[in-house]
Amino acid sequence: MKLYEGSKILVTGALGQIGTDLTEALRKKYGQNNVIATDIRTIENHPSVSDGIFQNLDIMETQKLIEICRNNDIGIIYHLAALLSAVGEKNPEKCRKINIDGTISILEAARLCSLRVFAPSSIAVFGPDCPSHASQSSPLNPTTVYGQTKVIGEKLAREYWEIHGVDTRGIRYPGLISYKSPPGGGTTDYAVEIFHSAINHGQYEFFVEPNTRLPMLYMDDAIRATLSLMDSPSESLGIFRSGFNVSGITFTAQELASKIEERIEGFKYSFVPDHRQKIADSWPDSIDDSISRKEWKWSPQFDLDSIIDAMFEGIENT
Ligand code: NAD
Ligand code: AKB
Repeated sequence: MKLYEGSKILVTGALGQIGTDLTEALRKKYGQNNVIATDIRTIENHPSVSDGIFQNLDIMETQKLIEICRNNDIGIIYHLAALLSAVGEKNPEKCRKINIDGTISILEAARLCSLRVFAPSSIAVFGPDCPSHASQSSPLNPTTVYGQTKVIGEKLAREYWEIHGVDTRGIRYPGLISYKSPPGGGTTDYAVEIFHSAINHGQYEFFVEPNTRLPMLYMDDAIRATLSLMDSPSESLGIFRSGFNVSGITFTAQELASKIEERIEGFKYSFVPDHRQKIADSWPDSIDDSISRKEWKWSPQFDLDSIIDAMFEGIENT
C-alpha cells in the first residue's frame, strides 16, 4: 500500500466553528494553496475560508471525495463535517447518517487513497454513569444520539488503524470557545453566545441552569492540540489514538456570567433552561487528560480570564 504520499490537506466541514479557525491555521502553517477547504454549504459569508481553495462537497459522496483526493495530491483529511448535539438530538436519523455513514465515507476514501485522517470526537462520548471528573478510560455510555455517534466514530477510526493501517487520530474536544465563526448547534454554545450578546446587546438568556458546569477549551488551544497531535510520531500514540481526552478549563454558567458582569456595566442575564439542560447534565464536569500530556505533550495555555480577554478583543475588533 502506498503510504501518505500526498502533500496537500483536505478539510471537510470547513465553514463550521472549528473549520474556520483550523483552515486558517493550516494555511498559515502549510501554505495557502496546500489546503482545500470543503463543505456542503456554499462559501458566501465566510471571508477567512474563501481566501484559499474551496470546493463544495457532501461527505456522503464518497466517489467525488476520492476524485478530489486523487486529483489534488491530498495526503491528510481533517474531517470536521458533523451534526452537533442539540441539532442532532432533534434529528437523530440525520445525525447518525452524517456522523457515522459520513465518517465511514471519509475512512474508506482514506483507505483507498492512502491518507491520514484527523476525526474529532467529543466529551459527549461520556454519559450519566461517568464520574464527574472523566478519565481517559471512564465508561462510554452516552444517552445522546450525538454521543453514541462519537463513540462509534472513535471505534471505526481505531478499527481502520488496526485492520487497514490507516493513520487515524482524534481528540475528545470539550466545548470550544471562539469568536470567528458561530457555533453550529451544540449544548455548549451558551459559552460563545453570551459574549456576542453581552457585547452587542448588554444581555443574555442562558438555556441552562446557573450551576451547569461543563469542560471548555479556547479555540487557539484546540487548534494547537490538533496540530500537535497530528505532528506526533505514530509510535508514541497508544490505544486511545482516536479519542484523546483534552482538558482546558471548567466553569459554571453563573461563574461565566459573573465574570462578564465585571466587564460590562449593567449586563443583564437570566436562566431559562430548555431541552439542552438534559444533555448538559449527562456530560462530565471536567476531564482528566494525563494520557495526552504524557503521549503527545499536551498542555493548555488559556484560563478563564485569558479566554475572556481574547473573546472581548476578538469580537470588538471584528
Ligand atoms: P459546525 O456545526 O460548526 O460545523 C460543521 C460543518 O459541517 C458545517 O459547516 C456544515 O455545513 C458541515 N456539514 C454538515 N453536513 C455535511 C455534509 N454532509 N457534508 C459536508 N459538510 C457538512 O461543527 P464544529 O463545531 O466545527 O465541529 C466540528 C467537529 O468537531 C465535529 O465532529 C464535532 O462533533 C466536533 N466537536 C466540536 C466541538 C465544539 O465545541 N465546536 C466540541 C466537541 C467536538
Ligand atoms: C456540543 O455541545 O454538541 C459540542 C460538543 C461538546 O461536542 N460543543
